[in-house]
Amino acid sequence: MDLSPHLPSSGRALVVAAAVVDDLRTPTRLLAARRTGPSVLAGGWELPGGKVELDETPLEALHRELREELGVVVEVGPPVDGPLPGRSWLLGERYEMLVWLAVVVEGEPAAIEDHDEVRWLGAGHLFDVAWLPADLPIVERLEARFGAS
Ligand code: DCM
Repeated sequence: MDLSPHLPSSGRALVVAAAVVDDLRTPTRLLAARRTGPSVLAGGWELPGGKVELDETPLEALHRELREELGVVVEVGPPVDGPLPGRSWLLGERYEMLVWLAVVVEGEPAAIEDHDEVRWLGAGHLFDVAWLPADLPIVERLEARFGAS
């Protein structure tokens, strides 16, 4: 029996993140969050999310992280498929990440935990922040979905 159905077969740990947008069908704004740590990542902007715990599914982890970090309840939309088996994105050597589009259904995103700033980026401004290297190709993939802001 597979006791860890949510873990990637690569041996890397699984991280989840949300591309929080204003509208799932025709997004015009994307939410970016600036990390406070660890020091190698501090100041870099990311799609908010975090590690999947052993006792939760990836989507449970996504809802938990967004509640804890940003104080919001989200509706999760379609996945943003990455190039790895299982459609995840590579995050360095130790992690891989699953990403979904999401919209806020309750609350206003705020930098509650792990971030010191959150910012909505309009369609023409998706690259105005210093994205973490691992997040950059994901934002490039997302860009095609954006309409005029
Ligand atoms: N990470 C990332 N991009 C994201 C979310 C996370 O590169 N959008 C990385 C940072 C950490 C690891 O994943 O190395 C685990 O994330 P956390 O520390 O938020 O649990």
